[in-house]
Amino acid sequence: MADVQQVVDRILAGDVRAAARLMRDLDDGVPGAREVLKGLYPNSGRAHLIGVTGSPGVGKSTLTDRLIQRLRADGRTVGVVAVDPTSPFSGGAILGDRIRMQRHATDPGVFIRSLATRGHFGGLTASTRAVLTVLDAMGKDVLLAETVGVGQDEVEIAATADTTIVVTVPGLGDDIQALKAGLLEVADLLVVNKADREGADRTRQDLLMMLDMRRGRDPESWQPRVYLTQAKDDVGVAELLEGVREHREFLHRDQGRALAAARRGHVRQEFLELLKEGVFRRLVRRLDQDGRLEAAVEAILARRTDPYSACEEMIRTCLDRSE
Ligand SMILES: Nc1nc2c(ncn2[C@@H]2O[C@H](COP(=O)(O)OP(=O)(O)OP(=O)(O)O)[C@@H](O)[C@H]2O)c(=O)[nH]1
Ligand SMILES: [Mg+2]
Repeated sequence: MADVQQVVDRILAGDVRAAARLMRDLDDGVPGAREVLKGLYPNSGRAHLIGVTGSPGVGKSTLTDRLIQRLRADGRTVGVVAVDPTSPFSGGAILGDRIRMQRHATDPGVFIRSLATRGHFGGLTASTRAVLTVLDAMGKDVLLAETVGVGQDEVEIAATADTTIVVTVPGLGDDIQALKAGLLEVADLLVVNKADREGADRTRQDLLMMLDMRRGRDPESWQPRVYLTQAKDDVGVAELLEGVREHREFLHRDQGRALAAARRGHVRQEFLELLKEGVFRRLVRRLDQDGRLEAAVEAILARRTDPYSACEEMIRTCLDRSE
């Protein structure tokens, strides 16, 4: 890898090839890639990060594509990361993303990166955040992160966005379960896409009711909205983008008090995740090397102890030693 500062400077200047290279290197676990990320970090935090999440196939990519189009028409530069954790089985989805968003590929104001694997960087969440940091440091005005809202990771990514759009479709069914299981909590804006289908208005009413039940009393807090869209035909997208703008304004009110509070939570969460990852990896390596891992397994197998006591004991000895 070239001199770290040189790469940092190139990316800060918006060098697309250097950025693409770094993203690949981060994924491949190339030594030094993380050093570049450290150099970029102080220059991030300026973009407005929009998370787009929801069940598979609800139209997230189509909607993202429409949002890119409109943001570009407004003269805003856009960075996109599309996460598809299921891609080993549905490589077509990623290809679909590429084809759909392909028309933006020649636009220097747009940078799109698909993340198909958990990579070497430290999980999907960490990889996604790393890519977002690079896009942010490149100076993109708006970042769009498309994630499938099925696993904890994906909800986490959505939860770290400044503005989170949760997409669903008419005839909720299973989706309502997914929404109850945490997605509704992270939604700033809710979208019923494929509104050309039957039952769109009913679904909208259901969502409004669910929102109403959990509405906080604080009149100062943001009240999520529900939008009907037909992403395929670009219907309702302008209204949704207006909602994004309003949410952004809400975040920036009072010298950005709400934004600062939200980002404090995100940074704390990110830091704790990295800590968990790093500590765990080092600990396992050490216990593996000095034979304590194997010894514990033997002891549990022989019923001389149980996994709970063995774990507590291990944590105690490890932490006490380094205190
Ligand atoms: N009828 C209808 N179909 C739509 C609409 N928007 C998107 N679609 C279609 O829904 C299908 C899935 O769209 P995608 O944008 O790939 O959905 P996605 O949520 O990104 O899918 P994954 O990333 O695979 O989870 C495609 O065939 C789209 O053409 C819409 O408003 N109405
Ligand atoms: Mg998609």
